[in-house]
Amino acid sequence: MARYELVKRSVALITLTNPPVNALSSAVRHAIAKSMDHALNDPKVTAVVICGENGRFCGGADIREFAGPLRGPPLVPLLDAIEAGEKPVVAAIEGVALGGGFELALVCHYRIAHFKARLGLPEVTLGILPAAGGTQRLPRLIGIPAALELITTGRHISAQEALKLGIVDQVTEQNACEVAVEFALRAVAKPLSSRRVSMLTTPCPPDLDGLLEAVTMQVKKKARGVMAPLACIQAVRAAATMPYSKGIKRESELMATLFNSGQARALQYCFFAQRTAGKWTLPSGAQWNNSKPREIRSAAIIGLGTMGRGIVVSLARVGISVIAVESEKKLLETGKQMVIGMLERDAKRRGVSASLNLLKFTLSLQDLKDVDLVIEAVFEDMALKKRVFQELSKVCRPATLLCTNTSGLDVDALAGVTDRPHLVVGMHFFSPAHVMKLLEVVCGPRSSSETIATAMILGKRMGKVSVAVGNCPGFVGNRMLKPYLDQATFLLEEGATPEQIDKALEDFGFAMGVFRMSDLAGLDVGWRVRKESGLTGPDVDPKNPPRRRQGRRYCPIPDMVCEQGRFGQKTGRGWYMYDKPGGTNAKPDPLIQNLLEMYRSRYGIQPRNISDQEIIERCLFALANEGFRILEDGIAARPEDIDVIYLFGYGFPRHGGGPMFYASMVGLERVLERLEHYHQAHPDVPHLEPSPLLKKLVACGSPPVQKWREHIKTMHSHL
Ligand code: T1G
Ligand code: NAD
Repeated sequence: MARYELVKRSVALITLTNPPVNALSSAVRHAIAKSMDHALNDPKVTAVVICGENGRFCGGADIREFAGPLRGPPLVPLLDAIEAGEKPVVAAIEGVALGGGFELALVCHYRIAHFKARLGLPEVTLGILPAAGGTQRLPRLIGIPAALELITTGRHISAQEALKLGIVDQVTEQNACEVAVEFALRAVAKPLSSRRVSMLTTPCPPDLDGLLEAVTMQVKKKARGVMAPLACIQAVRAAATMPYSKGIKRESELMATLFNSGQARALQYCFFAQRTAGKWTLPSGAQWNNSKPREIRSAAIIGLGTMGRGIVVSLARVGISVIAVESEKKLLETGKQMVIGMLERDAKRRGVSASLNLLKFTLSLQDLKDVDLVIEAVFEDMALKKRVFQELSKVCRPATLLCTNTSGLDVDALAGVTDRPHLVVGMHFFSPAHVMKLLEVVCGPRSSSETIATAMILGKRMGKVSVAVGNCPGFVGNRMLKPYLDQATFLLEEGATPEQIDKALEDFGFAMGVFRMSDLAGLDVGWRVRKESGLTGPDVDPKNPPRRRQGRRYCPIPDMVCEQGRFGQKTGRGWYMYDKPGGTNAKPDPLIQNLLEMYRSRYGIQPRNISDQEIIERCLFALANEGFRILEDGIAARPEDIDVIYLFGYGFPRHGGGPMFYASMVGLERVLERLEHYHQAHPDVPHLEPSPLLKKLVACGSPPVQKWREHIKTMHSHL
């Protein structure tokens, strides 16, 4: 767990050896304590260098140990002892120094960083705070404003920024360990007192209270209802107002308020769920680590609309050459200008040059003969998509992968019109495609494992979080959205307002409530889908009761809003009103209020007061209930996959863990009881009927999320 060697006759070199990130597990802490003891007591040793194996200094505490009782030496006294020692200790930082790893570096008397190293205190993203002195030492070293920013955001910084801030003493392009050993030899004769960061006085800004207040406001606005950043601010205040010995106690008290909180559990679950999601498995046994992806050097995008443009940018900025195809000259030219603008802005922001030479624009599919992969992003129209896939099948070389960005159509039906169904897969990006991190990789029954592996890895290469899902209408994300949206509109009928529902969801932590989100996405999209599926419009039988369709409850209010030409932000009116078409500042609209009142009186609905609790329960439990059905149907392999989809694609708050984790945190028994209650009150809403899997899990004693898989039959898996 740590290797001890004597180098250059007098330098003790301690190498942390706990792959893959040299986390500070109890065994590593024990090994550090023993090695330091040895180094400080061996008269031959004049200085110490601490580094990590495999070019990684240390990724911090071992997060997996948080679930159990503390074993092994606690970190704070161990680190305090390193700092207090009478021999100079130098940290040789390669790769990462994060969390406890950064705190370990801060107790060393000197820090040398490799130029590619990244440093940071990401604890806040795990729902906790830097609890090994980080909140007390960093402000002493770099001042309150800079420390507050790093600690409350968890941002990783480069070695160069760390040098500028005064965190590291030297940045090197050579082997950091060798540089550190030479540095240590030169440090032997120098006094150490000024190098002990805990002994420094925190440089205090003139208006400390004002600064802390401003940061508190910022944090509350950005991360509504999240506890950890607020605790971080209090800990930093202690660094400014108390001596280290008291400040470290305050840090520990604040950590105790967070450590076992639901938010910390949820955020740590998210960390692992995100990593689990990349590890896809098919019932055939093919999986992420036994399926070889193809190398993709060139790609083509069909359709340069909202989605196509973002996909081109995502591909080109990772060095893939792209041919973009449109149907008409004018549209091609508009699309081209948009893409170039987006790429230039993106490159400027990242301080690199735009990769415009990778792009080609054309009106002809014939130009796609030699590309490695095509992503189709034309209108959501099955007949059109089928024509495009037939054409592609004729034009592209037999090995070209054919992908679709459909939001919910049958990927297998598209595969069926090609000469290579095994090379067809869904790559469902989210809007805006160059910004949103989620990619649903939709596996048809005939998609080969090589095809799936290629799409998953390509997503990762573009910086996306790729999740493999099965093929059914709406896949995972959009299929679950339906019952969620339905509940919101039913609540409108019963007496709620769009702003009340949005506020309840935003207070819960959603980036945007459902009506604001719908206004942003455009209300006409769903309207067209409803018309095509015969739920509204001229095809509906006039004898059909207005609030029932296909044997279940139906809310026509969204159709009525669209009939008035209110399509959301783009028309300046939707569920809200905006200053102008394209405006983003949503204000409640009295016309919507009138529409709701008239609607209720027309159908004799007595509006009632609806509590925020009912809003949250009905929207979120209906969402999770559909998630259980998706697991049952084998459309998602694990609850973690569903949660990752909602975290990265639908603005579900990370501190809630995702809809499935949230259900488990509330308690499956309670979720079941509430769904039964609401289903009884609304028997014509099948989505509220508890799913068999939920009932089964409750009957099995409500196991934790990570164990649900054992209770799901995989016989019918669509993955
Ligand atoms: N503990 C346990 N496992 C960890 C881990 C950690 N700190 N970091 C990574 N892993 C596992 C991860 O689950 C995966 O496992 C494998 O290592 C590779 O990770 C006292 C309270 C370092 C930037 O928040 O940000 O210190 O999936 O796929 O892309 O104040 O991992 O292979 O089974 O992410 O190269 C603070 C978390 C802890 C850092 C590397 N530290 N780690 O990224 O690989 S709290 C963090 C990362 C703390 C102190 C406190 C990243 C990375 P598996 P990976 P990567
Ligand atoms: P869009 O209307 O903005 O763009 C579609 C583009 O395809 C248009 O520019 C059109 O001219 C072009 N096109 C149509 N037929 C063509 C052909 N034969 N050859 C070349 N180009 C052709 O639509 P969009 O929002 O970008 O959606 C595209 C696809 O992505 C749809 O399947 C949609 O369901 C899916 N999608 C959309 C979103 C979203 O939020 N907009 C999110 C995820 C997925």
